[in-house]
Amino acid sequence: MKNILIVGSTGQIGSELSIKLRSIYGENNVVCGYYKPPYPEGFFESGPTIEIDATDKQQIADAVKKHNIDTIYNLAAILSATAEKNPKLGWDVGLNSLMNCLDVAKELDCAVFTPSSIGAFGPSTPKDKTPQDTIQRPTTVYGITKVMGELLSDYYYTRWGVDTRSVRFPGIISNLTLPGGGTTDYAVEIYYKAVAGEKFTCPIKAGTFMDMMYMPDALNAAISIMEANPDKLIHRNSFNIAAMSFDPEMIYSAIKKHYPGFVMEYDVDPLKQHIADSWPNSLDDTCARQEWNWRPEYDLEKMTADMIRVLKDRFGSVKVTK
Ligand code: AKB
Repeated sequence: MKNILIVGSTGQIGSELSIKLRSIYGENNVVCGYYKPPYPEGFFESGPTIEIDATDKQQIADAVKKHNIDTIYNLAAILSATAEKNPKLGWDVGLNSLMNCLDVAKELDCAVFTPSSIGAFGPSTPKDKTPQDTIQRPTTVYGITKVMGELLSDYYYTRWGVDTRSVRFPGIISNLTLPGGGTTDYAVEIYYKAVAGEKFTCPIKAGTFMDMMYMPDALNAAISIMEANPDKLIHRNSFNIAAMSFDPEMIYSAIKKHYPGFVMEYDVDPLKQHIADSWPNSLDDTCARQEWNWRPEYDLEKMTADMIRVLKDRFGSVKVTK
C-alpha cells in the first residue's frame, strides 16, 4: 500500500482508520473521501481530502486517477437497524458502492478492503464459535448486502484478479466518532452514559450475546489483512475475526467496577433485538489467526479501563459527532 483512498472516511471506523493509516504511510499518501457532514475536527487540514459520492462510479475513478491510488478502503455503509428501516438506501450504499469500487479497482489496478460483518450470518448459522465457512442465510437487508459483498469481492478476485480482502467485523467499540443505526451501538453508548454520570437504558435484552471488538484491534485487523502475504491467504472475503463476546449484563458489571453507582435499565427495542437474535453469539477466528496471524489485544476488562480513561480525559471537550 502506497497511495490509499478511504471511501467514507468520516464515519465511526474511517475517522480513526485515516489517522492510523496516515501515521504509518504518511499523511499525503492517504486521501480521505467524504460525503456529508459532520466532519471530524481538523479534517480538512490533516491531509488530502476529496468529496466522493460512493454510489457514483465516476467520482471514485476520478479520485483514484487524480491521486494515483493503489488501495481503496471502502467504508461507505448504512448499519443494520437503519438499513432495515430504509432497505433501498442500505442496498445502494452497501452494495452499489462496493460494485463501483470493484469496477474502478479492476480498471485502474487497485486492491480493495471492504468490511463484512457478523451480520452476514443468520438464524440458521451455528450460533457458538461460528465456523469460518458455514451457512449464511441472513434475515436482514444489511446481512444480505454483506453476503453479496463477500461473494462479489471473491468473484472479482477469481475472475479478474482484483486483490480484494475483507474481515467480518463484530460490534466495534470506539471513543472518537459514535456509530449510528447499528444493533451493537449500545455497547458504545453505555460508556458515554457511565462517564457522564447518567443512567443507561439498554435496548438489547440481558442474555443476548454478540461479538464485540475495541477499535484499536479493528484498525489493526483492517491494516494487517491488507499487508498480509497473498500466498498465505486461503480465504479472502471474508475472514471471521473475534476479540470478546458479552451480553449487556457483562459490560454493565465491567463498568460498575469503575462506577459502582452506575445504573442500567432495559427498554428493549424490538427491531434491534430481532436483529441481535439472528446473529451469532461468538465467531471462531482460527483461519484469520492461521492465515495472517490475527491476534486481538483487548478483552472486556482492558477495553473498559481504556474507554473510561479516554472518555474521562476528553469528556466536556469531546465533540460527539453523529
Ligand atoms: C451493526 O450493529 O449494524 C454493526 C455490525 C455488527 O455490523 N455494528
